[in-house]
Amino acid sequence: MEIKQTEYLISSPGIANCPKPDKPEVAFLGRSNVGKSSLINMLTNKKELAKVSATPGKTQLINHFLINKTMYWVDLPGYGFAKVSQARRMEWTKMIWNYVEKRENLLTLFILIDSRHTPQKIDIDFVNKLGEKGIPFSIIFTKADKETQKEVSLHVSQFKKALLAYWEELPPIFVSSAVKKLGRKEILTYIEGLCNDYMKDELL
Ligand SMILES: Nc1nc2c(ncn2[C@@H]2O[C@H](COP(=O)(O)OP(=O)(O)OP(=O)(O)O)[C@@H](O)[C@H]2O)c(=O)[nH]1
Ligand SMILES: [Mg+2]
Repeated sequence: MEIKQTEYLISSPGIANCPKPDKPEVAFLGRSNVGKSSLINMLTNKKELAKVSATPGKTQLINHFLINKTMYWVDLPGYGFAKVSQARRMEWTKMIWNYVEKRENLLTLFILIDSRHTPQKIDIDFVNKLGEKGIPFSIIFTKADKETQKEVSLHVSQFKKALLAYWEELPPIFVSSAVKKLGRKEILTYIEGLCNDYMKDELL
């Protein structure tokens, strides 16, 4: 998939304010600071399409971007952000689950995981809950430039192992670096494939 055109559309506090689900969509989610906004910029080849910050908790709303005038990409707020109040965190969590469960045009939810760490309970729990609810998702390991390839592969295989303790099948898994533009082609090709399938279904 070639990115020909990108446009920021709207930031919404909840699903009700979002653009009509009239186009296929992919969304990016993961812990605060994992690199969701940076990944969107890397994939689209735009430096400042999504807002990036070294301080966790930057993205606080549901951000919609229109890509190639044909699909939506969504930058979601991160989960597990410790520095906001418990009440605010619960509010975000509720908003995120409401979004991913109800958004009918969502082709896949990309769950971003920091490749520098061994499997974290918060990520495993989140992914398992997606599986239980039947929400289509894929995994992208981020910041692969920060560790040796060996460490990254170890963390990826540990995560796979943790998932296989619950599930028979693994979701699609990608490794990325926003700095080195790693994983770009693979992820874009995957999104293109999902869109093509969606279009075929629409024509039936
Ligand atoms: N080295 C390196 N740094 C990265 C990468 N991706 C993101 N970062 C850095 O990590 C920090 C957080 O990046 P963001 O893209 O804002 O992360 P986010 O997941 O959108 O964060 P929130 O919106 O706060 O939830 C920034 O300082 C980025 O520059 C990467 O692939 N490699
Ligand atoms: Mg962000």
